[in-house]
Amino acid sequence: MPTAFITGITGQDGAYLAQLLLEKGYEVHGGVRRNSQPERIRLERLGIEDRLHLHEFELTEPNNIFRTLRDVAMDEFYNLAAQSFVGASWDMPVHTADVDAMGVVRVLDTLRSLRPEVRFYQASTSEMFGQVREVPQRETTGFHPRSPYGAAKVYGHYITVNYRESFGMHASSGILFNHESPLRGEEFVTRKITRGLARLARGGNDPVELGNMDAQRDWGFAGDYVEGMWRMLQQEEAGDYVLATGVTTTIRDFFTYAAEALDMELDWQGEGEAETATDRRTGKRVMQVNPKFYRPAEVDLLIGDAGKARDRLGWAPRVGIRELAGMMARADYDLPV
Ligand code: NAP
Ligand code: F7E
Repeated sequence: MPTAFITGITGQDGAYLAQLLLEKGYEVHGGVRRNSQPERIRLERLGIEDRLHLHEFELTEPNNIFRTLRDVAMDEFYNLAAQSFVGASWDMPVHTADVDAMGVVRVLDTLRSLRPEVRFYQASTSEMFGQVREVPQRETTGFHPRSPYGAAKVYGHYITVNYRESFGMHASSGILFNHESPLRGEEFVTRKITRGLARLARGGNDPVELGNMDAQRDWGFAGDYVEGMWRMLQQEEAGDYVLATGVTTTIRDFFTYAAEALDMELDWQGEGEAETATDRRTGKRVMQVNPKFYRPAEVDLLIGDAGKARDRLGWAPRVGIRELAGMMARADYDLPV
């Protein structure tokens, strides 16, 4: 039975990856950091909590990483833990760098000393492309990050490449475009929209307050993307791969698709800070802009080319954008308000 260790197992991707690896017959270990109240909501929602081996794990603590890697025999290591919210990275740039950049080299260097044969996956991101240099973005596209988060992830990416090139480690970097699900954190825009719309559909009156409605993202389903992570580590040689759908959508259109799934008919009015949406059926205002959600620097357009993953990994996304928005909106409708 192969053994895998997942950092960030309590996060969206960690939960889906743990589920996938259990289905494939793995023994799954995961790192959880200390909280005043142990939060395992996603693992509980997938019904897998009792089948996992959980360890206290903190990416800023070198000795904690050392003891974990010494004590758990493993074949594969997936580094998914991160301060993953772009918006917060301007408020916590040093912490973000400590976890998202330095955390990666702490793990890699410990693996190099203790278990250099372990296959390593780094959770890199389309945010590294930032102000994009070409359309669509692929593995060879240059980086221009637009946030402390993106800048920290560029280091995480290159140190992964460097440990592969320097020490021959099986270290791969997945450059993943946005991927969402009913388990997505509620501050990310897709889940914020579906949760807010579901509350409105169930009788609430608070419009969803959003920032930049014109940003465009290449959104896929997280369940598809964890399959791609696993496939990267099954290759004889490590490498870097973009995972994306190749379809880009504005925040406004995602909002519309989610509203349609809840039987709303939207009337859009105004522009910029004055933009609003109203549900014609109920007359309720369902969206208004609040400039506090604007970012100091924005990533305007992301659209990925996952041709390399398709050709070498046989990977393709299965869930389209309308299906994704509908899946998330209906799942939120079924949650307690
Ligand atoms: P997420 O839901 O925010 O999960 C992040 C996980 O990291 C959580 O389990 C969190 O623990 C843990 N964590 C945070 N700081 C930590 C620390 N200092 N030490 C140990 N654990 C820590 O993120 P996600 O959406 O699953 O994303 C997974 C990874 O992929 C992240 O590295 C993210 O940056 C990257 N990524 C995500 C996307 C996307 O669209 N989802 C796209 C590209 C790349 P708590 O549960 O205790 O908070
Ligand atoms: O923002 C705009 C916002 O926070 C998407 C992370 O998983 O994917 C994620 O990062 C867009 C941005 O995701 C609101 O300005 C408008 O243009 O959902 P988000 P993100 O920043 O793309 C990448 C690939 C990662 O690696 C990250 O870890 O939506 N937007 N109004 C808003 N965004 C938020 N959060 N809230 C709003 O009210």
